[in-house]
Amino acid sequence: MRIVDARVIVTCPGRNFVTLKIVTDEGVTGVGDATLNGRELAVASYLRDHVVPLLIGRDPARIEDTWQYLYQGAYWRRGPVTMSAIAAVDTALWDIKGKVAGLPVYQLLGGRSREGVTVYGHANGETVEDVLVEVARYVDLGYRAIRVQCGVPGLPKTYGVSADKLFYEPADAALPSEATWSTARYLAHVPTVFARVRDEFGPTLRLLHDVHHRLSPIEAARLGRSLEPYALTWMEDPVPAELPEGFRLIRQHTTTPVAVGEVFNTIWDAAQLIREQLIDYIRTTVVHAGGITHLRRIFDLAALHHVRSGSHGATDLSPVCMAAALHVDLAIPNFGLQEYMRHTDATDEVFPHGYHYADGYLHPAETPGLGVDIDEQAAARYPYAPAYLPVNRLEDGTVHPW
Ligand code: KDG
Ligand code: MG
Repeated sequence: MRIVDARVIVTCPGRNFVTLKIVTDEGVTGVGDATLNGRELAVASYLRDHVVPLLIGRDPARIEDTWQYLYQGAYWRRGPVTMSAIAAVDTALWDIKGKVAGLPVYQLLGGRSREGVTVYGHANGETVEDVLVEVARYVDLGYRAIRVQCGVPGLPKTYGVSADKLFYEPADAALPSEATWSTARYLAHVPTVFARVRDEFGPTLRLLHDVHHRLSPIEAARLGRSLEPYALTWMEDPVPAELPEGFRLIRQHTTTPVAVGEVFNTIWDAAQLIREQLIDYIRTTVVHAGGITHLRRIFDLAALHHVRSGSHGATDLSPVCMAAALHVDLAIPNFGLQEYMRHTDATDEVFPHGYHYADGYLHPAETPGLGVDIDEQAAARYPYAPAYLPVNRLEDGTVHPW
């Protein structure tokens, strides 16, 4: 079998998605997500101009060899653009391998290690009262884990707190909007929110919180300590993770578990944090960390060091990424949680898929391959629209330095 075509499809059914569709001479096709929020066209060009020509004529069965060829062969290794492009190829090849074998991809990864993939969604609101309503909504939907984000009194807008509810779209403008940040206001407010949530919903509901890289290590240590009475499952991205040493300081001061990794692209970004057991959950996912092949490598390293998976699954990760993530989640021994922010109806129409939610769990499709596709005619009705993530400034106007 040979690859005869690879199409890069950019579509905006409510938000931008970049998808690679690989076609073989025997008519078997595979899809991979290549979406990089706010930088979508860079990956589309990387694929179209520099990867697709290398794929034509290759044997689609050689997944590992193709991964190494694209990673080592580029000379310029790593980075979100390169790794999202490699991820798209890798994911599409696993889809093809599953279809050729007549098996869902999780069977090729070793088979089912659990009955379903436990997911969490975002309960967010401007006020604590709004947040309580949203937590109740997720509890009613059967969710067993809920991420809680609240507006901060005195700040006009807080990243991660959107008007959207079951889905989540932070890329809110054709040019980046700007938000204001105050660490003092934030640190004073967050523990009061969790106190109310625990009061209302009891001690066992799994609660999470995303700091979105806004703190320094000592500030994050203080937050973690102040949240200890509320027994969070994790505090996410407490500091920017370019400097793994910063996590040592957090660890010395708090028992609140730490999750990190949605912006990581390779095992090298995560290796020190995992090896030194500075984190509890690694949140890399298929599209931004080199596809199923490389994600599995990261999770295997994590499994040796008491670190569980917690893959990113916000709305900007397409249904193709979600489908692929679920196959990995079902198979690995050290699965922790999977983030699941739903897609809009328009997105679901463009990406017909067989995974489904029931009672707090997601279940991948049982059909051969990933169980997801792209409807190219529907995709063509939604042309690319520029959209950027906001920029954060301190109250004195400084671009937030970490
Ligand atoms: O594109 C950025 C979003 O995916 C990000 O803001 C979502 O932090 C996020 C999360 O944990 O879902
Ligand atoms: Mg996050």
